[in-house]
Amino acid sequence: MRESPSPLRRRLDRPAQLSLLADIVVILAQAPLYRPVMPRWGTPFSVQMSNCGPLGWVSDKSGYRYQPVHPVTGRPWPAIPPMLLDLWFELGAYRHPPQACLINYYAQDARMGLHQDRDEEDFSAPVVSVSLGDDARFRLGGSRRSDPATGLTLQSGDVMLLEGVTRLAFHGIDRTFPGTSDLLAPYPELFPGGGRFNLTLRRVTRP
Ligand code: MD3
Ligand code: FE
Repeated sequence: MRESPSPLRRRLDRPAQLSLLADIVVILAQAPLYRPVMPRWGTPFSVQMSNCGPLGWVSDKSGYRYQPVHPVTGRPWPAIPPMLLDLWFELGAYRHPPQACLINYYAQDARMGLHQDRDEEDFSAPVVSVSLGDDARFRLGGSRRSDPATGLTLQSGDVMLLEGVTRLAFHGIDRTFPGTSDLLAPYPELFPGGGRFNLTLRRVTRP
């Protein structure tokens, strides 16, 4: 049996979502979204990324890894917003603070193929995920790629705590539903057509 993580639906209300989005906009001014490429082949991701926190997840032709600086600017990642640190501890996620917050931005056609998150040292630490903006179809399978998957729709303000066996489950984003949220509308020049952010908080090294 598999514990199926139900998202904490609308865990963040609209004012909290807007406040977090404003924090992200400030972070992105210092650590711009960039488009990572797949290891080896160099195929670009459709998702654009940045990070905050002491470490950030990056992908380039030499592989996936966590590193303390932005791959384009060479500067340290900005700090994780206090609201996200509070959320991590309120959820009782882990007694040590998260070290990385990956910022995924999905413009209209972006998606994320089925994958496992296993670039961290310690899988006993959970992952906390926050969705902002357009709805997305999320797919969650089991520990093998061929295991059956269930689909669910993630909406703006939803928070997921991934722990236990689901921490290593295959998962992905099949598509987003453009126009389902106006959360990003205050920033038309930054995010024309809106889109979706997903923020994932992670512990990378053993405490
Ligand atoms: C299940 N992000 O950044 S969030 C990722 O919406 C990632 O951008 C997706 O997969 C997104 O790696 C999905 C929900 C999520 C995040 C991490 C997980 C689900 C997870 C780690 C393990 C299992
Ligand atoms: Fe993932």
